[in-house]
Amino acid sequence: MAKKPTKKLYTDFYRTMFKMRRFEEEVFEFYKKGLMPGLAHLYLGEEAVATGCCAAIAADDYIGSSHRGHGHLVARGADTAKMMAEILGKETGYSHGKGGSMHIMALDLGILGANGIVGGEIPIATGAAYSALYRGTKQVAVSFFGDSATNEGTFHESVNMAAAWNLPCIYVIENNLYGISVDIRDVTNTENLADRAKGYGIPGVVVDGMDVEAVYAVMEEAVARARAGKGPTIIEAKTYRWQGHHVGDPGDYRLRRDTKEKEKWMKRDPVAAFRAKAIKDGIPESEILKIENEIETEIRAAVKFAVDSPYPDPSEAFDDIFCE
Ligand SMILES: Cc1ncc(C[n+]2csc(CCOP(=O)(O)OP(=O)(O)O)c2C)c(N)n1
Ligand SMILES: [Mg+2]
Repeated sequence: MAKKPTKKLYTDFYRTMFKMRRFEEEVFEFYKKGLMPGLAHLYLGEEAVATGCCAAIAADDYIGSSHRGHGHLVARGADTAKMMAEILGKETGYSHGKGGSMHIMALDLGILGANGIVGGEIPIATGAAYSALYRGTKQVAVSFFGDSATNEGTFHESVNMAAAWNLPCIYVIENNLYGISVDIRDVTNTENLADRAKGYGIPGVVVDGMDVEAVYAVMEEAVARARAGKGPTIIEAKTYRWQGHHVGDPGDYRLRRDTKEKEKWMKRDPVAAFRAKAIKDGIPESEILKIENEIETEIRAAVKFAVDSPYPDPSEAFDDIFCE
């Protein structure tokens, strides 16, 4: 049975979710101002998922992340200034400006990398879990990916192997209902994607991905199971992205089934809902305001750092490139 969150965990949940929210709002501003090369896939609306999951793992555990990865990295404690700089293609970014939004990695934080290949992070995290088991370290690996990635072969091959070998891996499906403009309900014949776990003989859990405490509780159980050598779990978090697929997509296809779909999900804002709950549960509003001010200062400094940083020198174009 999962522990009830402590007061510290409560404020940490809020701090992390609010930081993700403010981070993504500023990335969207970069795009609108034409400061950002390419596009970014924002995590707005999905904050409770990575926050609840990452709060339940230890500092030396691993995470694998997707193209919608900013939230996972913030939850893992990545440096927001270096992330922003990377998104702007600056020399001071995590990958010296060569990776951009979809390829931020920080091995010192156990972040195995965000990944532009849909489903690409799943075997990478599975490999990290195998490595932990092999070395006997008791570390776990968490793989974050979207609903559509569950229709990639990498998902099935990885989960099958993890189940057969009892690997300490937790597969977190962020089911936001869409893969670009494709409605997952049109291309998949199971109501719950977590039901696929049955085919591999492992637990599959569905959780409300707009409720950080609920996510934390199921994740704690899955992590305990993995550390105890009992193998992997699939967690399906039902969530919603507030925007289109990326910053340049209006996402109107989301109104095809139900013209009120977006509106209904946006009313369930996980950050605002948790703020209200924390206050109701006894966290003074002054404490929440203090957290918001601290985050605002951090994010503004991160934006300034990124904007003021230089681009990499063209002479570095072929540095850090691997070829055989
Ligand atoms: C192997 C592969 N196929 C297709 C694409 C193009 N693509 C990028 S994101 C995406 C949809 C991903 O949807 P989902 O897995 O649900 O994640 P979400 O964007 O909803 O978070 C697709 C098809 C890709 N990047 N890689
Ligand atoms: Mg999706």
